Amino acid sequence: IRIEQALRKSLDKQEFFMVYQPQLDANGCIYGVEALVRWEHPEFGLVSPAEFIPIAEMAGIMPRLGHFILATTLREMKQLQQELGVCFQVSVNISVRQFMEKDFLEKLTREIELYRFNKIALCLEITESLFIEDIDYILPLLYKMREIGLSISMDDFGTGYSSLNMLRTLPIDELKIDKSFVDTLLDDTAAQKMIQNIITIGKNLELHVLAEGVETNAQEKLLKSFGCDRFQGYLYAKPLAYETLKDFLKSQP
Ligand code: G
Ligand code: G
Ligand code: MN
Ligand code: NA
Repeated sequence: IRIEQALRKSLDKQEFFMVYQPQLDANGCIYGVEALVRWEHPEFGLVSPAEFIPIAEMAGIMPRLGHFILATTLREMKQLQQELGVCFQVSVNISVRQFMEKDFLEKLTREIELYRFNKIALCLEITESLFIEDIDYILPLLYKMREIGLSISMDDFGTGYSSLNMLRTLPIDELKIDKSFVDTLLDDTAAQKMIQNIITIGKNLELHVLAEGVETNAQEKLLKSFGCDRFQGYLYAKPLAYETLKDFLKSQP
């Protein structure tokens, strides 16, 4: 309850900010970033989004917080384009509730138009739990998103229920291997098999496969040998606040 009250006030007090974690291709080049929200409360300190997003959703604050997340991300990506002359893909996490908001795509489209991008590569990260909802509503919406140039990534893949048959019909671009598999990759053959299976599925469906939570060279090496083509994790960079991200990108060859 205290968190909920604090959440309501914090949007006005600018306690939220975005951080961006670089994403690399198989050549080690940064092609994108994942946008992650942070909440720094004066008393509670840094609260994890894993904790406050579900509360924000229950409290009905998510439409406002979701708007903040999108608007801030788009504004900062526009600024990055102007300051560095580079255009990265940016992936934004979209919760089930957000996705299911009646006017989600209309609002998103309006928000994108507001910033007058010459070019914007925006990816929406959704989770398998979305498909418990009305598939007859979700599927056409995903196709519409694709039509207007958005990419779709399936986050936390492997942890939820997803039938292969359904996956085949989905207009998605990327599978994100859940961090829990990458964590145990080196000493758990079950995790290795799981990852190999996910990569095989991805290849067959012509999707990118991204491994998240990559922390060591040994993990990267094994993932590459399995055919994984995208990487994200502390090995390369932590999620970085805007100015730090800018410095990091400038220091890249
Ligand atoms: O950034 P971190 O690893 O602490 O994120 C923890 C969880 O919160 C992850 O499941 C992540 O997907 C989720 N999360 C982080 N940022 C956002 C966001 O901007 N929107 C939504 N819906 N979820 C987020
Ligand atoms: O569920 P989602 O994939 O959106 O969440 C990503 C989360 O994983 C973020 O909270 C991010 O901070 C965290 N993360 C990203 N890379 C690493 C890593 O290499 N190690 C650890 N421990 N966490 C990571
Ligand atoms: Mn994510
Ligand atoms: Na994930």
